Amino acid sequence: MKNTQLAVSLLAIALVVGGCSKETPQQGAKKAQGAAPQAGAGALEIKIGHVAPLTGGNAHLGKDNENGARLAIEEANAANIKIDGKNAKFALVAEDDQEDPKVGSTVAQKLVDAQVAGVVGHLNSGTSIPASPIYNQAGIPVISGSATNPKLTEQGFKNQFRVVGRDDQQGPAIATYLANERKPKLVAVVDDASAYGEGIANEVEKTLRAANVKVLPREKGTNKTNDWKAVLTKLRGRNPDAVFYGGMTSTAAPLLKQGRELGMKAVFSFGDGACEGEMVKLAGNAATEGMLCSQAGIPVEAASKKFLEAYKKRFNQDPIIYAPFTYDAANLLIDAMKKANSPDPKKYLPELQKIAFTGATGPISFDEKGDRKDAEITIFAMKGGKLEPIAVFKAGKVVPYAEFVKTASK
Ligand code: ABU
Repeated sequence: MKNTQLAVSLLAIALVVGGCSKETPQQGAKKAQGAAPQAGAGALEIKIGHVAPLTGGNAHLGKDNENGARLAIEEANAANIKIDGKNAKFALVAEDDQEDPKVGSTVAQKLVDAQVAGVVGHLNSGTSIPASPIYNQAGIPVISGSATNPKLTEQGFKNQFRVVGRDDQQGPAIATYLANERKPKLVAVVDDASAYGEGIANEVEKTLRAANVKVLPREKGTNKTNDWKAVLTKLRGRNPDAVFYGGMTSTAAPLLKQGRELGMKAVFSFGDGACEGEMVKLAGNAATEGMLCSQAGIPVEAASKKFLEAYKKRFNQDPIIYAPFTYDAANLLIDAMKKANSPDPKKYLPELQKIAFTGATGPISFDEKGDRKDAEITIFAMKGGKLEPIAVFKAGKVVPYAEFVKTASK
């Protein structure tokens, strides 16, 4: 065969192979979702996206969030729901945004292209906020089960919701508790420069200053910082009574561990990004003892018994923080579709906006911005390697946790 003929033949083969391997957005989405149920003849396949970091230092939290949404979808499939006269088969399209704003936007577009009917996520505010205009443009309803930065629901997007509280509730709650109960005279505030970390640190600082507590100039890292020694050595020289850190577990645990190694006795306090058991695993029992943290909702142990048992049975472990909230988020999307008798976002979005739903985390309805009405903020203290809920802030009141549990179960 002459060289030109050979080249033409190879080009033809490449075109055929390339053509065969090209996948449609739907096929691509099916790959991402793993073992999706087969919709079957006459069935209506409805894709629901989920986005969280599934790699990196906070992947365990991303998987926990994904598990919550997955459980809701599996339960809905088992319930043989009919929508528009057809058997609805829900498929989870799970994406990894690596806790990176740029990747978050890329996977948001991927989900739009895959024609998902709704999205649960993203886990982080830093990925949720840049992804939100993409979903808004496509008219796809999105419910985050963990993103707490206020900006997310302050952009006027009618398709954006969250089932947790906001950092302008959470920051003041943890700062008020710290100021009233531990009475620090001087506090160091550190953040990871992320939308979440910086945002909650600003709220904490504002509340502390309003309570006449002195605050040191802000120290900063990134959401990848794991060597805090330079920052901590500087802070140790000022001898603060307390430290607040705005950031996630993967960077919070080294901060706490290294602070103790440098001999700091301060009360270390955190928001919901670092309010979980992995802190003990990474920083150790001794370092975490007495730490304070907040969560932008009810403690996981206060979620419905039905959810806690089903989660344990399905995943052979307990949920970490926000799985009950992503479970509720997925169920909210499904419930709105049932009410509208349609998975078409244009048709079921109005149902979501006016929904009144009792989920694993209690009653849920949304205000005009898409924020959960009367979201709880829980304050925890670490005792003997376990986070114990101490107090709950709700609707302008703070009650001891024991009292909250009694009234909530009535
Ligand atoms: N709420 C803490 C973790 C998620 C976020 O970035 O908001």
